[in-house]
Amino acid sequence: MTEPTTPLLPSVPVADGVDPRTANAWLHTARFLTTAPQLQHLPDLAVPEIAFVGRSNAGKSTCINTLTQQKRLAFASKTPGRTQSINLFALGKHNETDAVLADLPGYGYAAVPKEAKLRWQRVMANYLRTRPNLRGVVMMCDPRLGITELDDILLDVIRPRVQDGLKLLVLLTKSDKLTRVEGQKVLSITRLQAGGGEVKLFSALKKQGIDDVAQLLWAWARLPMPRIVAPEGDGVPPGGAEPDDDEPPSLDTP
Ligand SMILES: Nc1nc2c(ncn2[C@@H]2O[C@H](COP(=O)(O)OP(=O)(O)OP(=O)(O)O)[C@@H](O)[C@H]2O)c(=O)[nH]1
Ligand SMILES: [Mg+2]
Repeated sequence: MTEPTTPLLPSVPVADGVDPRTANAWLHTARFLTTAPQLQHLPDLAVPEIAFVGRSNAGKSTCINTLTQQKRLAFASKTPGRTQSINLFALGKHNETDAVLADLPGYGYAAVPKEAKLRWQRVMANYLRTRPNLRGVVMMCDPRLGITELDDILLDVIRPRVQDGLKLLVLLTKSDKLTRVEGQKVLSITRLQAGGGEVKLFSALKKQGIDDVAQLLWAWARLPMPRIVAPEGDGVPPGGAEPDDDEPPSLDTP
């Protein structure tokens, strides 16, 4: 991790939303920053980080590629479990990174060996609980499944931080697979379930929802940083499950 980081962006009024062209141009600056199989490999960054989380195969990597208008920035694949580490992508002018996107491995993929699942669950829960510069979470859900039990567990993990100002967007992906009526129905149901977060429909295939999401992420990156709830020291919050023999949140089984 060599790229220098700049101080946090000044907070600006975003009530009316930025021109989507500005937000899209900003996202287009995305470039690979680093990959981290463990939390300790993540660089300490002073810029806001926006994490893409969700079940395996939900479309996280594809969404990042679509938003950044780049074909192969993040690894997307038909094979679930393609993303296996936390991959960071820097945004902003070259050498003036002003925000970071994080592509996280998905959960719920049955074919992953148990040990690897447990290791990943610990990494992800700790990342979401303690990453100091985490500004927002985009939770990707297949609208044909809606918010599943696994997604609910993840929402529980981040709830205290959402209450403290962490931004949350539940993105119903692959909306091209739904009729308009089905889309509206799942949107209203999910809005009732996504406590504290916004919900939007998105399709990489049909390019639906791109401007909305781009404007939202642009605005998030310019909000004042939420209060950091992660404790000093070992990075594990009181009651956090870090030791190997502790039970991590069950993000591996439906
Ligand atoms: N129809 C349709 N397919 C999509 C869309 N977005 C992603 N896909 C497909 O869904 C599959 C999984 O996409 P990925 O982006 O790799 O999913 P992921 O969430 O990153 O998966 P993991 O890295 O395994 O967690 C790929 O075959 C994509 O082409 C979409 O908007 N519409
Ligand atoms: Mg992926």
